[in-house]
Amino acid sequence: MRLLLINPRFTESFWSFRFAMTEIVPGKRTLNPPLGLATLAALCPPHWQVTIVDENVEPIPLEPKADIVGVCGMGVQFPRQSELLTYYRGRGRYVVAGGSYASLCPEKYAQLADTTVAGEAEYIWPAFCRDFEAGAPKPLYRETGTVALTDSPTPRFDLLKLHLYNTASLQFSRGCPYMCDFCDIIVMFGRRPRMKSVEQIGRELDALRAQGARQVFFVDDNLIGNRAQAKALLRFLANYQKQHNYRFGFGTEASLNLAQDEELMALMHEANFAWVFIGIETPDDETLKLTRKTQNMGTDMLGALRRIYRHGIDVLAGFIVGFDTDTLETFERQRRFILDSGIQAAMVGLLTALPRTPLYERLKQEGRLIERADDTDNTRLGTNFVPKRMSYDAMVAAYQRLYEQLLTDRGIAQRICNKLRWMRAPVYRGEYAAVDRVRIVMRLLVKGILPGGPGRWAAFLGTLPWSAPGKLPMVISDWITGLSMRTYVQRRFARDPDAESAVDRQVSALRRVVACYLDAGKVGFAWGPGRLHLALSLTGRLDARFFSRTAPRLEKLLRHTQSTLTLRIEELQAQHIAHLQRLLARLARHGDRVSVVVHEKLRALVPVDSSVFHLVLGTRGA
Ligand code: B12
Ligand code: SF4
Repeated sequence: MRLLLINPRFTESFWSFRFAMTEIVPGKRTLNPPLGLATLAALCPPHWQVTIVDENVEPIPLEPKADIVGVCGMGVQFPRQSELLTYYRGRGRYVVAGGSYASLCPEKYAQLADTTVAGEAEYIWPAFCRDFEAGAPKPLYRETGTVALTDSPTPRFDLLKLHLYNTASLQFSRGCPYMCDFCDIIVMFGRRPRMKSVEQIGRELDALRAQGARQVFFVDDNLIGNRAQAKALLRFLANYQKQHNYRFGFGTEASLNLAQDEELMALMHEANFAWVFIGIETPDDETLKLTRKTQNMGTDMLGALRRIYRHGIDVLAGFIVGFDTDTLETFERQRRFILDSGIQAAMVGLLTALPRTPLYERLKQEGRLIERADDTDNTRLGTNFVPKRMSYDAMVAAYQRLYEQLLTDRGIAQRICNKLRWMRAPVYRGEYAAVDRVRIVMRLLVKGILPGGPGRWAAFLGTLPWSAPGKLPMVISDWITGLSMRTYVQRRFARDPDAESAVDRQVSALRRVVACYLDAGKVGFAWGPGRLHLALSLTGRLDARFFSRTAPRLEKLLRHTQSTLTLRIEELQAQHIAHLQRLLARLARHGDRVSVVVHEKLRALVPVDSSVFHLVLGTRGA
């Protein structure tokens, strides 16, 4: 049996860190590999041939040699996941949907997939494989019991192109003992943390070593959900690291009460954990009570974070605005807190009600859910419910402003200084070879710091730790993080008053370039809606000049505006394929805003890298 597993391309979100991945870090395409797919591959019968394609680092095959195509996805991937399921089904493949979103709302896949796998796959995927081989697969496999993680196999890391990712992933436990009312983790994985054995983790680290991995993210929702077991793991890891010359740099997620346990933090340090992601959400006790995040209540949060810093461990954190107790003043309190805390990777999300969570049920009862509103990305300018103590529009505007204020040059620099004050000898000492370090610093200077002008130069210089050079890698890393978030926010959030006239200028220039082809009916040119989308269709016989003159104009349009582009290729002569490839290469930097539609008759001739552009896969193709 031949099985193809696909991780669909993400639309850009907060954690894409696109600036870092595309401009700064050499040779990496995205942050983390799809661990779920590597786990699923290991659960297949040994005689199955399994391939994993992650569309975030490589193009998908249009005519795969596969009997079954399995497509995973978080909510943010749902549009692309649906597109892929529909496409491969249309090509006669048996399609299976799984992953986070299918686990949360399998009903959304009933019309899209031949089979949907909802929940952890350790027991139900082998059942599907047996049924499929027997010719009787069911439309839905749902895990309703409890999976023992000691039954989870070593993921097939060998099927992932690990060198293309910033950090490899590994999982020790699932589930979290707490009961935050907005959280889908406890809905999906329950409140009793389940663990792998340390021997399993040892085998997984061996497998990662064999693949050359060095940075590893323990993707547990709360590594310290069971503290005794966490300490046993950390002792094991410290020992493993000693034996292997501290080869791995680790990071993970944990609850804030980590800071109450000195032994736990010391063990993390010993095991070489460089960072931890913490769900702080809000510094406001009343809100924490309302949302049942009681484990964070009554804590001196800044003090707690500083205790973690003192162990050399960096903190990344999640914050939420929009709770029922929140008012417009809350945004300023959050801003102050984030600045004081020194947390650079601060993901501030608008509260979003995820299906099946207690929050969702309450808002539904209160009639406050907004029908058909997007619930898949908590870091966009909108959410799926009506707030209580402020208007929806005022909340969204304050959210936008909060990010803008946090991400000024001063905001980035202030946080670095506030952290450096408490951070003792960071575990993070830079993960790259000397030559790459130099390259990274040069690129940061040229592409990030210098274009910011004297204000940013001064802010940058003010953060350099002259008396403690060991902290420099952390400072560089924080600038990369801050500028990545800033460019994300600028591109996705900014409402630029000059945008329309900039777009008009660029489009008029482009129209002049293609005018004679338009008149001859060889290209189509459509503009809108909201004057931020351009559709250019190649419909007749063109010449080399068309491509060489259009490419720089299109590139300028994308560079100077937030416009999106659809390039529709309906006709193309063989001698122009290379010209088209050059044009696409020129647009690649802005690939996330470019959709390419290739007529079915041309698909085999015109390769389009779907990991760079959105390759539209309508069943007829044009
Ligand atoms: C690691 C992680 C990340 C990493 C890596 C993502 C990646 N490329 O895999 C990073 C930090 C980049 C990330 C980012 C985001 N993430 Co994230 N992330 C996680 C986390 C903590 C672990 C996922 C994981 O690897 N699990 C381990 C594997 C083994 O388990 P699994 O994925 O559940 O897979 C099992 C089954 O689902 C099944 N399965 C998986 N795939 C498939 C496919 C098929 C065909 C089948 C049959 C079965 C199957 O088999 C596996 C074994 O049982 C989860 C929380 C969680 N516990 O799931 C959130 C989570 C998946 N992320 C979430 C979100 C919202 C995001 C962001 C949108 C946040 C943002 N606003 O930017 C971004 C989007 C991604 C991006 N821009 O890159 C949400 C998704 C909500 C949802 N239900 O859809 C989650 C659930 C967190 C949450 N509390 O809500 N994330
Ligand atoms: S601590 Fe984190 S994972 Fe645990 S219930 Fe709360 S939000 Fe969910």
